[in-house]
Amino acid sequence: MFNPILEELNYSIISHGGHQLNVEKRFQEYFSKKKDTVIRSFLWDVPGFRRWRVTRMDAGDKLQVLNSVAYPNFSNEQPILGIDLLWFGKKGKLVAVLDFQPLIQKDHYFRRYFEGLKTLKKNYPEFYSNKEMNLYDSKQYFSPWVLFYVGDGNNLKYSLREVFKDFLDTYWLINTLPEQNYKNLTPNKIKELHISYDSYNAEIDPAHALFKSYFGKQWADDFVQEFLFPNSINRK
Ligand code: BLA
Repeated sequence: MFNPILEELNYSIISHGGHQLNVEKRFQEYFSKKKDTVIRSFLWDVPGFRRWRVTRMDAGDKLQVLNSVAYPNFSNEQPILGIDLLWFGKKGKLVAVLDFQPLIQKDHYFRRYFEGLKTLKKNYPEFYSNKEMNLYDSKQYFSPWVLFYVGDGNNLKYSLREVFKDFLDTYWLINTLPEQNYKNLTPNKIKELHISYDSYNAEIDPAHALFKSYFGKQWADDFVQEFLFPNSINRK
């Protein structure tokens, strides 16, 4: 289900100057005890970004996952790119969340970085879920224009790949926005907000319970803290 989307993502990263980095062996590829599920992760060095991670989990027709987060450099206040795609094949249920994850919830910030996503959302009304988020706080690190779909994955009006490509292309356009005449967030503030993003997500992410059930508690703890959200660990 998500291989073509992963290809789209890789192609897009490479065409923006990205190079693949090594991932620590224990996180690069890991099999469940039953050997019927595998999780693979990738890291990219992309100009303008301090970390770009991608994770693909394959549990057959039980579950497929494609998850990615791209953190811009601390000198750049633009939103974090957030991608979470889950396909529960047996049930035919798709959960798709695509967002420019805002560092702050301020009008001037939204006006500067979210015009593209706003337009995109109008083009894909199906991705306007009227379902409330029940785990996450939609006002914390989510934008009002988050593309959010929960439901039947077999009868989507548009191909997910098309929506995904449009979404990525729109994110890259942020880099081409002209300078604005207001005070940007300082690198120190940006760093603080990235750290708080990781801490918040490490605590709340439903992935932990999922990983625990497939890969055991120790691996799940390590993966969430050290690979998914490394800034959640106080390294001072
Ligand atoms: C939901 N994400 C979920 C769920 C799981 C994951 C199991 C619950 C799905 C359900 O049963 O309905 C899984 N999350 C993962 C996995 C990883 C992960 C496997 O991080 C890591 C590999 N989540 C993100 C990012 C966003 C995000 C970047 O990681 C933002 C784009 C959003 N995931 C998100 C949202 C929900 C979700 C909004 C719905 C939960 C809710 O209703 O609050």
